[in-house]
Amino acid sequence: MYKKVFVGVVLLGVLTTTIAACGIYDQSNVPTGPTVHMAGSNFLQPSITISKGQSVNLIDDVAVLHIIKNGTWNGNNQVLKAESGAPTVNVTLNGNDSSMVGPFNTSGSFKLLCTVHPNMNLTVIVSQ
Ligand SMILES: [Cu+2]
Repeated sequence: MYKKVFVGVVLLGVLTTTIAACGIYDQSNVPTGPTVHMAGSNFLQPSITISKGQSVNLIDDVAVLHIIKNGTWNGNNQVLKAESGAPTVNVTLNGNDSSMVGPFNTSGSFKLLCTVHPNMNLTVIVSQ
């Protein structure tokens, strides 16, 4: 009787340790650092401030295509242009996915746009 209880307790301990280990492993896979989310036709924030050397994880929360490049929308005209010191950005998000852009190694203000959606602009501000 006591032997069965003991085995049960040991098994429970092993199971708990295994589940805890999986939890730790999963956490290491989640990218940390600055993130910007996207909805159907816009970034959820107009700008993000990061530190020099960081990248930005763009997260497409919906099943919508976004193509992100250096530049900005000026009214209904897209102006493709990379500022001096800007990393080259050209990423396609097919929906419900994410992509890192950067690293931004120069301080300053860098504009990104989505070529699919007019006025979908993001400014990355890189502090010193
Ligand atoms: Cu878009």
